[in-house]
Amino acid sequence: MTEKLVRFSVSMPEALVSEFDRWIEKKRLKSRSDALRQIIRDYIGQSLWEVQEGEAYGTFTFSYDHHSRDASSEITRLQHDFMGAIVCTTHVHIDHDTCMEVVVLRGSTQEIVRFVEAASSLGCIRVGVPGLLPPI
Ligand code: NI
Repeated sequence: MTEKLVRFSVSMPEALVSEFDRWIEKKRLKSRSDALRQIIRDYIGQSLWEVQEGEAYGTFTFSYDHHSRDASSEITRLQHDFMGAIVCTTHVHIDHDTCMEVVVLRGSTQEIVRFVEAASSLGCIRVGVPGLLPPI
């Protein structure tokens, strides 16, 4: 089913419109409408994370050196602390030293934000990248 579209006009300074059009071209978006829809959805999704309301889904992907002292036990302890918000974890051996894990999360935004903060602050993690969907 096609969603009903509402048309409205927006006024903004000419220079900002030119900048907007250049950005649209760089992003290869179809139109100003397409670009505005994407920006508004992203912005609202981001704001919901800031106020930490609702249920959310996402992932936290990170890499670490499994030889580094206590890394495996720190990571396992953290995942047990947050087991209510963790759906599953996938482990990939990248090379002789490096492991990658993808943690799939589902729960309250507060719990997911707490997990991402706690995981990001672990000293053994090299790179941590959250991939969070807008809260429902
Ligand atoms: Ni591994």
